[in-house]
Amino acid sequence: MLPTESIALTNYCEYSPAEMETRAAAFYADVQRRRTVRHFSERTVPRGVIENCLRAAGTAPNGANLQPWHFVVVSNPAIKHEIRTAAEAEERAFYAGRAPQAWLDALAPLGTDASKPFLETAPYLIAIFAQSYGLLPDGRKVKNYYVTESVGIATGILITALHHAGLVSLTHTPSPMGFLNKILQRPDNERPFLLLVVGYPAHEARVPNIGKKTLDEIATFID
Ligand code: IYR
Repeated sequence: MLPTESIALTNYCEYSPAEMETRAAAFYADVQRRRTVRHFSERTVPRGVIENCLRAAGTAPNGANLQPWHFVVVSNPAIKHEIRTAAEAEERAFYAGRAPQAWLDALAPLGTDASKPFLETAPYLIAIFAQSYGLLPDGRKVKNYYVTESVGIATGILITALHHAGLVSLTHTPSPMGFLNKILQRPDNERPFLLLVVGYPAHEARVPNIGKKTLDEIATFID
């Protein structure tokens, strides 16, 4: 069945098998350099870079093409300060008892704690909201589908686009994150999905000495 209105697939670009091998290897070589960074420089980043990375995120495949996401880009120092204060309050409760010991043990290699100075240092905080349902102009609710999957895919593209542009990011998940709706004045149909901290790494930035699973560990081929 064809959709009600369809257009020719004109933008698809086929490469030879050799070119595909080269491109896939080059892409992997580039993305495997990506590291989650917790030490940010205060250097400013051109807003146009962020805008295009968000446009890239907005191309994500998603449920029924309802595009159930909203990105709030914060560079305002007073708002960043409010977010830091609220996030650190949640994190203090998390590290001081809300988190089960097993979770704290799993986090130990990362060396994280309740202090989140990067929420003020980094030039941009991107608060990503998932729209649990849509709203028609008359206020009626519209069901969204595969919201978490859709927003997760868009976020993955955003993180990859930022890396590709030459920036670093941190996927930060203070829990619970309801304070983001209040501070950023987002409506009830949106729930905070993730807070992405974006910028240049600090000169003295360090990262945990941890690795990724091998292909054999993450994939099974059935021929
Ligand atoms: N949100 C806390 C704890 C935390 C949880 C996971 I799962 C991590 O991968 C890293 C941190 C914090 O940001 O410190």
